[in-house]
Amino acid sequence: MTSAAVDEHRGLGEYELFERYVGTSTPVILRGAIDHWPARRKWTRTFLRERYGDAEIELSSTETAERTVGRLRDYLALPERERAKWYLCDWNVRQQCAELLDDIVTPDGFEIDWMRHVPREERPDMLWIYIGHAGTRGPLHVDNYGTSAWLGVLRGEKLVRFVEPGDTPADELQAADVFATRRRGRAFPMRDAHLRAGDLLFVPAGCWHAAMNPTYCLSVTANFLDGANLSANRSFWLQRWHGRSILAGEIDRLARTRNAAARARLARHLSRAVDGWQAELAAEQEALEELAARLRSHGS
Ligand SMILES: O=C(O)CCC(=O)C(=O)O
Ligand SMILES: [Fe+2]
Repeated sequence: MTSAAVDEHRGLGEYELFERYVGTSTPVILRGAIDHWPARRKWTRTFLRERYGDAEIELSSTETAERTVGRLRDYLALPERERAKWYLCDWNVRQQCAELLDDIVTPDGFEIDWMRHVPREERPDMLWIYIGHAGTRGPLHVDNYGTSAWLGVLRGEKLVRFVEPGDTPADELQAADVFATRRRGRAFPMRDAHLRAGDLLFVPAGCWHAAMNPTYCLSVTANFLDGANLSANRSFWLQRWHGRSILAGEIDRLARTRNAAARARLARHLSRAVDGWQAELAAEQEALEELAARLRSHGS
């Protein structure tokens, strides 16, 4: 089965990005959007080996759920036959190599991150460097905590395969190997993002996806919370992380914001979140009324 292609643009404006993609939970490739990052030129294999060769890293098996600990130097120098077996998936930038933050720039249109309202001790830290040799890949998954992500490729190439939204049960998706040449089980429609160095990909909250590296690939993934995914995961945020105070805090900020472009951007996110929340409540209200009517019809 062939996969359709994820939309791609070069120089897409921030308004379009939100209206067409972020606000509608649709993946999109922004070609060349991180070409200007200092990290694009600086983070060569030699640089990583010389600066972080001794760093202790955790590797994930490409085939199984196994994990193992090693040194970055040894991972970069793995013999050919071992290379596709292990993937460095979660090298936490803020905790393990914070100085590298200077070499990356939050991409335009992704500056809003409402995660900052989550109490510090509960706030997940989700800025990761991925390093994989040719043939490494990860399982089909949705990102944690109902967050969306942006993913920038610094070196090499990456294929990210999305499952189109549909009714395939989660356990079936979890068990699927979307990169197998002959897949078993029910086929579901998919959409591919072929990324090259310098490209950025938007990964919407709740979208099933898996990545594989056809070449050595170095990338950065950052998860975030904004107007689109807060409303899409309302009940989760309400229970866990105080959805209401996140919105109240941002509405206060809107009142203080003078810059017209920043005001417009924040206002779009806030209406997406509040409208989404209201629509969901209205649907719940309707469903409850229907249940109440059924109950009444049974004579209680
Ligand atoms: O680059 C990868 O292998 C996976 C990226 C991804 O899906 C993630 O960080 O959630
Ligand atoms: Fe992911």
